[in-house]
Amino acid sequence: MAQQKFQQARFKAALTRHWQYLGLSSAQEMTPQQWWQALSSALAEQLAAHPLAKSAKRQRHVNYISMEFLIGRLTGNNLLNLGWYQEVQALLAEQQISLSELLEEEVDPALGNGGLGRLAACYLDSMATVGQSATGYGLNYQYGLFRQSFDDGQQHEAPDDWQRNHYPWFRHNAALDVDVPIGGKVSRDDSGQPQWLPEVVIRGEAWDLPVVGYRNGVTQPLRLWQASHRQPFNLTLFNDGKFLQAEQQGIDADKLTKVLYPNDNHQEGKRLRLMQQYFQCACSVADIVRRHLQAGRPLAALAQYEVIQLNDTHPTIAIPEMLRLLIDDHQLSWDDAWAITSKLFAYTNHTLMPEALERWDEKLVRSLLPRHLQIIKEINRCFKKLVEKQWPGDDAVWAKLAVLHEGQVRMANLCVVSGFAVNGVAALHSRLVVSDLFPEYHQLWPEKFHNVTNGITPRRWLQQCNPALATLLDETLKTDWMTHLDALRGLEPLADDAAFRQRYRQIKHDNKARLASYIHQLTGISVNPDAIFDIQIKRLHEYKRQHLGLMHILHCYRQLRDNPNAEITPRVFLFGAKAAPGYYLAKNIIYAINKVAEKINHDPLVGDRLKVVFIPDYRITAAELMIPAADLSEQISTAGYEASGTGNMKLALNGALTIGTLDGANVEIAEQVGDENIFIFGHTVEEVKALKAKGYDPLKLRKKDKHLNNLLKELEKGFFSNGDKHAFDMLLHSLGKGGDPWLVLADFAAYCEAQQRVEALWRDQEAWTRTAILNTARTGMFSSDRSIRDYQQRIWRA
Ligand code: 26Q
Repeated sequence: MAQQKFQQARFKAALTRHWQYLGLSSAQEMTPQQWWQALSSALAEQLAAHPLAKSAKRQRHVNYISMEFLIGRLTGNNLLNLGWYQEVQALLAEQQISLSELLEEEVDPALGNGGLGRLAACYLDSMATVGQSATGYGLNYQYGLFRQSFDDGQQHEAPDDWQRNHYPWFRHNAALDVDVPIGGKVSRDDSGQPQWLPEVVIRGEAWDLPVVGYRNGVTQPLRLWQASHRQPFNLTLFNDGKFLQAEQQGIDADKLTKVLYPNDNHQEGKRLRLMQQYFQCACSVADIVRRHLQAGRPLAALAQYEVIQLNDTHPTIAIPEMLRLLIDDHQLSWDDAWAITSKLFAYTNHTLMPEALERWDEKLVRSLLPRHLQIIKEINRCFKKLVEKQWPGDDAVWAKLAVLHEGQVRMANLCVVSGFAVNGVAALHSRLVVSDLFPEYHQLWPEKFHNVTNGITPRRWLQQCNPALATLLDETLKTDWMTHLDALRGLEPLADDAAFRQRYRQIKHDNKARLASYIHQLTGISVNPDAIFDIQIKRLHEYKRQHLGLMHILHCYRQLRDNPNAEITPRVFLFGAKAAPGYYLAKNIIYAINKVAEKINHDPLVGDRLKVVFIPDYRITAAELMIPAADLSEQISTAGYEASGTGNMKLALNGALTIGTLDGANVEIAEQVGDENIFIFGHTVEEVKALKAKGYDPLKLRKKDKHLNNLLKELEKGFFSNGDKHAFDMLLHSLGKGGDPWLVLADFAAYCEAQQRVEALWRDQEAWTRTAILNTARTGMFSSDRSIRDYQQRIWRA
């Protein structure tokens, strides 16, 4: 399809209407925020009139259901994808308005926690770009992920009021409202059919955001459901003088989509969370079936036209909901309903960690969703017959594979049993999904299991965040690399071209200077753009090992103090990470990094040679500044625990070299860039397993390694915490006797050694730049366009 044309006159008229509506007498009277509102709604208006993609090929429509879509700011991204950026920029310039300044007015919609939510956003961008007809289904949270600040180094959380009520890209279509029943009980009607008598019915409103394909005229919806009450105001109660209760119903329903749960890779069995999950799934499933029937298609053909991709197990309840709808509302038999449902759902797994695998208390499920529990029991009963046939009398296997066991509903098992496909998110991870998580299921259904290595959209993560590099690529490659990212391979020969290296290096330097001024503005800390920018950005989690990074910082600081005149490579250590509010150890790690930073940054002996900055409130917009400015990308999780990682891809693409373990997609990055262009260290998955099996004791290591012991002692003695010996108790305890499950101490020496290799290469700036260019040139496979094509070929085929 062709790029949609920008209609100048219409745009200008919309701007005029906006300031007139505000009661102003000219555009010039608008505040920057009002300008941004005017600009965005004028654009949204042109877009909304544009029809959806009609797919030429016989492909199924993809329904991507996710509890999180971490979309980031939309206005700039939409302008770039539409191809209207320059035209709009010029129009605004006529009125002395700077487009880039206006774009800073947008608050970041933070409707996700981290990797999983960002992946969903990248996939929407790619589906629109490659012409895969799709709808994203999520929740319209009033408060996104909390805002983070530091109070004497401790994380402080504030609600993220992102003002969804005034977000100009939203479009509410009341014709799509859905009624969602919750609670109550199941009885039988006269013919013996189960009948759900719910306790309350909540209304789901469809709030759509446009997803714009890259210059191809495609716009399709991200549909975010928002809860409200059917009768938000009870006039009878009001007339009876019960003024407060009159509004009560509306208030309770609103709670459902009030706030995003801030956990990441950790499940908590909270009632409201399950209600959110069900609310989202009920709305989405109803919407999918309604669309199908409205197109005049028979229900029996549903799976020929639609596929439902579940982003982790969070929307699993969509499966029994689909069965319920088909059986109870459309009078299908169990077998017919199952035949449809079992061809419809595909499940993406994002973690192997037991504490992150969702299980719900049977009692809780019964109290909210009594009919669904019946259906889950029926799935479990049918599946048990199959297991009994395959492993007669083997209770241990059943205990592992059951969907419902010992009063718990296991969502991952429900997905594998009911879905037609299961995939991991990187080659190593997908192997471990089969070998460690679901070996028996794999034995039953080997054809169900797939790998789709994650990807990132080059539109946001190169063109938009690194415009200077994008321009250099345009000039050099003279091809449409943005939609054919493999074309970056064409850069390889230029790694040996000194003039090209100079330009590439200059761009990195400018990006670092831009970040340095942001840091200064935000924290008052000055950092030197000529130092190595060593960056670790991701959620705070023990398995990601920000504390291993911290140990290395302590090591560098110690070396400087032991040998003040040492020729050390200047470094700026940059962190960005939010800790779940209830994750105390993660918060203690943040505190420790901040305290160490304070000491080092103020030590005159150190000067400009080491700086440590924990950038508060890490979010998409901060990532867009940090990633193009990185020299070194820290990807140092304990091998076997980071399913994929996607920050690793963004950083490598933007020319940061990776220091990392053989974990997640790091393995594939190493394959692509070549072992000589990446710094790999540490225990491998097999070695981690072996060490744990042998009985790993961090204390023994500490006793053997004096240097390591001294570093820990300094933390213990209060050297970094004004004498407070207990400031880092939790962190130190986690590394102590019988502890260190993430092998921080076991990988420490290898990590420091890898950091020395980093410094050696840095000293040869030409060699470093050459390696950085090769990283950009060889990471084209991590385009999310490629991931989407993999999904199309391996999973979504009709
Ligand atoms: C579950 C239940 C209740 C409340 C919250 C949750 C919850 C929320 C978010 C559980 C997990 C998450 C997020 C997981 C996540 O982001 N996983 C990451 O997914 C990325 C995309 O595939 C991978 O690259 C990362 O390796 C993986 O950690």
